[in-house]
Amino acid sequence: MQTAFITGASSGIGRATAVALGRAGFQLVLTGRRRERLEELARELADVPTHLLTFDVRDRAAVDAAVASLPAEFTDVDVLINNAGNAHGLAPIQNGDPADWDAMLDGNVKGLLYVSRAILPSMTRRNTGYIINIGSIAGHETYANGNVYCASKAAVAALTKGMRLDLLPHHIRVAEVNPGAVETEFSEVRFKGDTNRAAGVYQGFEALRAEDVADLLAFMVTRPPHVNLAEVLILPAAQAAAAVIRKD
Ligand code: NDP
Ligand code: 8X3
Repeated sequence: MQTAFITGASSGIGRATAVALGRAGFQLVLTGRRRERLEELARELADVPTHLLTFDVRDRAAVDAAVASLPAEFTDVDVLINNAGNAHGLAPIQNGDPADWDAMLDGNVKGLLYVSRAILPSMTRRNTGYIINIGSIAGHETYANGNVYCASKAAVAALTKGMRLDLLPHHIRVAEVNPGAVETEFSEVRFKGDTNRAAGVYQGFEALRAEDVADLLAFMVTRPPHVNLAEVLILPAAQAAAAVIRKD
């Protein structure tokens, strides 16, 4: 049985991906900070062998300790989905809150690096593996007030290319999936719990569901070993660019 390690599995895209990869026959390592959410998901996935790790991706020592604690049957990771991340705030750069900047750069960029660094020895040793980084359309197009979130996702795009080059000799596939608007807890986090404002982001058009992105990820990781869907942009049909959405 192949092992998939999914960060940010307590919500949204990560949670839906856990369900999709469980159905596709993977055993799962599921991570996030909210332990009770992960436990609920593991109960839902009753027939899938699952191991839960609770840590903040920004805490390098906690990442290393969590990965080192994996039971032997989960240490050989075949698929790593670097999904944990969020936007914090939506403000002009001159009004940006440095605490939000830290949360985005430390979580979306350094967290992805810490987790990858901890998992990679199990892949380089075996000369196999598939790493999929969840970037964003925001990493390829900067929109007004998106400044630091867009920069964090542009860093994910650059890191994905760098990882693909560096890991080539080890037969490790590296890919980036770039969603447009997906209705998850993303906007609730961005707007610090303002659920009305968050709901407004998805009003007037049909946003992607987390399951749509999960379907794509399940398709990618079940391709034969010679195929790498290296960079995929997935948009709602109503979205043409980061800040261009048709609202009927
Ligand atoms: P959600 O808010 O629903 O999920 C975010 C997940 O990331 C949660 O499981 C959360 O777990 C985890 N997470 C966030 N910060 C940390 C941290 N510091 N340490 C550990 N885990 C963390 O949002 P989405 O599912 O939408 O977001 C998933 C990814 O998709 C993100 O990288 C996001 O940037 C990206 N994305 C989202 C889009 C959208 O429109 N929704 C579009 C493009 C990309 P917990 O809080 O339990 O730690
Ligand atoms: C999330 C999509 O456009 O709100 O990455 O930044 S967007």
